[in-house]
Amino acid sequence: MRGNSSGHMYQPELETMPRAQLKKLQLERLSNLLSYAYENVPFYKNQFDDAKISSSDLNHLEDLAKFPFTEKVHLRDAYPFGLFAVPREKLVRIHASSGTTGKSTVVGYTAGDIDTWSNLMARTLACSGVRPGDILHNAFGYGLFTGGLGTHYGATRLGCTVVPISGGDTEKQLLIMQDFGANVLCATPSYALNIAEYADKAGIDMSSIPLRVGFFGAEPWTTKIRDELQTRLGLTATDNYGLSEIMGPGVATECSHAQNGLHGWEDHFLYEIIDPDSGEPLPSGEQGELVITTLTKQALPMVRYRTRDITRLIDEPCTCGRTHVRLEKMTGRCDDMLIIRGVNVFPSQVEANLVGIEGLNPFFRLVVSRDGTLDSLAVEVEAAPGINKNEFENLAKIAQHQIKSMVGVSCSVLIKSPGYIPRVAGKAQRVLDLRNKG
Ligand code: DLL
Repeated sequence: MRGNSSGHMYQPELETMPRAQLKKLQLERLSNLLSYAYENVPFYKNQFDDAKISSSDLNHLEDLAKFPFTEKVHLRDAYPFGLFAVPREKLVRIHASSGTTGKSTVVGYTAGDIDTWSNLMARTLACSGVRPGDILHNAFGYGLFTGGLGTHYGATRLGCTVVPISGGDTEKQLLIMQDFGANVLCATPSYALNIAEYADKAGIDMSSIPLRVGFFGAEPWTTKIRDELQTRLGLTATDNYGLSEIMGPGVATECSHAQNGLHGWEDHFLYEIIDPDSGEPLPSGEQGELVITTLTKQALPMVRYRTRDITRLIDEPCTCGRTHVRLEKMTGRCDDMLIIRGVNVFPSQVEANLVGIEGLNPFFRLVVSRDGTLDSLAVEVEAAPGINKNEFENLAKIAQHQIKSMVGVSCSVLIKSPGYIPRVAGKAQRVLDLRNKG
């Protein structure tokens, strides 16, 4: 590992590795991982035996498609520690993602895993434009959520001065950013928007803070929100993807150079795209569900984990020089897709069409209810501060027309006063589902 204060690359020997060499490394690691999972996790032994497959059937990377998937329900069924490949005493850390239904998903790390994660997060932050010596204001939540501590360890490894503020208390966040001179803001894009809004209201001049990088992620957000955040906060914003089951943040990141597609770290993870309905692998470049296999994890190896996230793999090399595959900005999760009168709708599509309409605030939510036997959609969106109530009806018409013509769905649009949509310190709740509420 080495830091590079001037620049561009953090680990050039790994990140720009020729594809042939990278594939050889992946095959070696994958073969070891499959044997390791089989020998140490009874779940994988059963899965592979049932499918009559073993690591000796792996001759090419493409042979991975013959192995069964791992799904969230398998982690839930094994709650809390049933999928670990090491005795519980070997875990130095546990995180969990809060499930919306039922028990949370528990994940664990050996000391070796924490070391790998720290290195990968250092690489991820460097790719996003963070440099050793930066003051990094970490507003990701600390606790069972992987965002806070994952970023903290990576930033420490990179050589940043970490401010472990966590989420919430926006007034204090801004005071500390000003007083300490933050260079990097780490947060969900929703929370970063709240910070921008608070700064506006309090009359804080963001250019008085030497912010340079916005390290944002953990939820879907559109390039329109990126533009808004870059302008209002005065920084370059990158999108960062990860999930607890695979590691946490650090699974894929945009480079600050191109801000175009998230570099997956292929020396540690294998990325596949499948048809979410049939489970069949899709040809290169097609959009579908992302499936990830870990190549180096010790405590919780994952074979073909179905993320439920919708994206596309980009094979063309990036202008930054890195050779690893890129993931297109996520459209959302399969589970978040609404079907309104036969039309598939992702909240991100609504966001892409609302943000930028003059007179609207970038705070919205989708309310789904049942109208007889059909589902119906209402979009609640805030007016920008200072907009007169008698302009609401016209704004609603403009937004409704925009959504109908671009997304193809008929919905009602309700313009609300600024502050109506609940503000969050972490991930935004974009959908209010009233269908099963009487
Ligand atoms: O959200 C890890 C993380 C923390 C990523 C900080 C980036 C920054 P979980 O709480 O387990 O982990 O949630 C994982 O969040 O399957 C996606 O559905 C969604 N998600 C995460 N990053 C993005 C992103 C963290 N950049 C789930 N774009 C994932 C869209 C994202 N969705």
